[in-house]
Amino acid sequence: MLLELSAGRAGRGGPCLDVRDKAALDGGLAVQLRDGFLPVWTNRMEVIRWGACQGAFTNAPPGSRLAVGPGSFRVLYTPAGLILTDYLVDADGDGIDDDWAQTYFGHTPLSSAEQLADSDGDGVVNQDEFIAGTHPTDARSLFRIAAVIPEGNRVNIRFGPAGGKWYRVWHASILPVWREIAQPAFAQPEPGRFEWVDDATQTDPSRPRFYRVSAE
Ligand SMILES: [Ca+2]
Ligand SMILES: [Ca+2]
Repeated sequence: MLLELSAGRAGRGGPCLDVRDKAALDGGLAVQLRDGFLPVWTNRMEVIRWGACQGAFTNAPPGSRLAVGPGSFRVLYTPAGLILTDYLVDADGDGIDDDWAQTYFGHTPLSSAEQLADSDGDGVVNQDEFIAGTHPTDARSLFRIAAVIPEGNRVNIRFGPAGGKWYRVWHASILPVWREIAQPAFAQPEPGRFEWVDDATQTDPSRPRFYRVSAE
């Protein structure tokens, strides 16, 4: 399947393709940029909308990166559709999006010392703030588990700021033996906050439960 993105679509929103019923995905996905459009890391584009979805594009599994133009998008599958987000252009090869570095530091590439520095003193180095999509010069902006709320055998894990990245949840009953939760389903109780509910189907409520959330 070939989809085309232009600046008009980025500003207007709305999907390239609207499958009102169930979408059965097979084969590959190709995305081309039109009319000189160059996405930036803040773009979030819903390219396919569906009522339900089965399968995934063979070259773009959930959470993978898809090469588009001079960079790549993160591919997210949601219950409502396919989202392209977190556009990355790294022409100078430092591992950091060039536009992100320009926005926050006024130059690119960032040196190793700059990447490993904690510019705002919030305990998260600049490189990790980039990965999590948080603000590297605002100490109030950092990615973390904000609340762990037990309800009987269930536990609500709330974390953020979240959106546009690929999130994974990990569990341990004996530290540090972490096991990844398979296909965690996230709710979004408020903009920028995600919630995952441990319903004890992949964990053992009779033992201690530790949690970790990662962003990519
Ligand atoms: Ca770069
Ligand atoms: Ca920060």
